Amino acid sequence: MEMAGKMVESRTVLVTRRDGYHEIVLNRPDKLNAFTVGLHGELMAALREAEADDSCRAVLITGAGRAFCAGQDLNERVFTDGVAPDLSENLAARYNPLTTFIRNTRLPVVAAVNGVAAGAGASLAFACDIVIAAHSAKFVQSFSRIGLIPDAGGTWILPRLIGDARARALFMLADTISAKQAAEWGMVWKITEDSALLAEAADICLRLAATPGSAIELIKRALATSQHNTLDQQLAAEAELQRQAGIHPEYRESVERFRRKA
Ligand code: LHQ
Repeated sequence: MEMAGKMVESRTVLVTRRDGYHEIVLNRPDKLNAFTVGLHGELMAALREAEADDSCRAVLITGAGRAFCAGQDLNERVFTDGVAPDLSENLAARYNPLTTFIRNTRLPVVAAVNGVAAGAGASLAFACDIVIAAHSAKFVQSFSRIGLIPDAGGTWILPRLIGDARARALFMLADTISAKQAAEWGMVWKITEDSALLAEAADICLRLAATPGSAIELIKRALATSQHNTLDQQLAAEAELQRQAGIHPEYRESVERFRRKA
C-alpha cells in the first residue's frame, strides 16, 4: 500500500493518494488525454482502487497538460479502420461501465476541467458529481462532426443539466461552449481562475471527505431515481433512504456533535 501523497505512476493515468481523497490525472497530454483501451483500463482500475480504500472519501479527476479529455482516440485503429466497426462493443465494454461506476460509486467524484473536454471527454465530466472548470476550459459535443451520436451517457445527462433545447442544438451543431457559458447554463458547478482550479478542487474534495460518507452515498442514490420516479415514488424512495441514513452511526455522531456545540 502506498502512503498518502505518494504518486503511483502508470502509463496513461496518474494516481495520487491524498489525505481523504484520491487524485486521478488523465495523462496523455500530447493527445489531449484522448481515451484509448489502455487509458480506460487504468482509469477504471484507479476508480475501483479508490472505492476499495476505506480511507478514501472522494475522487478528483483532471487532465494533464492543456486538455481535460478529447474523447475517444480517433487514431485507435480498431474503432476507426476497417469495414463498419461495431462501436457498441466499445461502449458496452468501456464507456458505459465507466459512466455507471461514477454514478453508482459510494464516492463523490469531482471533475476539475482544466482545458478542452470534447466528445466522450465531456460526457466523462458531466457524469461526475461536481464539475468545476478553469476559466479557459471549453466544452464541445464534437460527436456529430464525425458522424456519431453523443455517448457515455451524454444524451441522458446533458439535457437534464441544461434542458432539451440547448442540448439538442449543441448535439447537432457541436458549438464550442466556454466555461463561462457552461456555468451560466448549469453545465458545471462553478468556474475558477486557471491557476486556482486544482486548489479549489482539492478544497471541495476535503469538504466532501469531512461530510458523512453515508449521506453522500444515499444522496447519490436518491438523485439516481429522481429523474424517472413520480413524486409519490420519490417520496417513498426518500423515506427508505432516510431510514437507512437514520440508523447509520454517522447520523447519531453528527447530531451529538451538533448538540455539544449548541
Ligand atoms: C487527438 C484527439 C482524439 C486522437 C486531439 N484522438 N488524437 C467514439 C468512437 C468510438 C467509440 C465510442 O465512442 C466514441 C465517442 C467519442 O468520444 S467521439 C468524439 C471523439 N473526439 C473528437 O472528435 C475530438 C477530436 N479533437 C478535436 O476536435 C480537437 O483536437 C479539440 C477541439 C479537442 C482540440 O483542438 P485543438 O486545441 O486545436 O488541438 P489539436 O486538434 O491540435 O490536437 C492536439 C493533438 O491532440 C493533435 O495531435 P498532433 O500529433 O497533431 O499534435 C491531435 O491530433 C490530438 N488529438 N483529439 N480524439
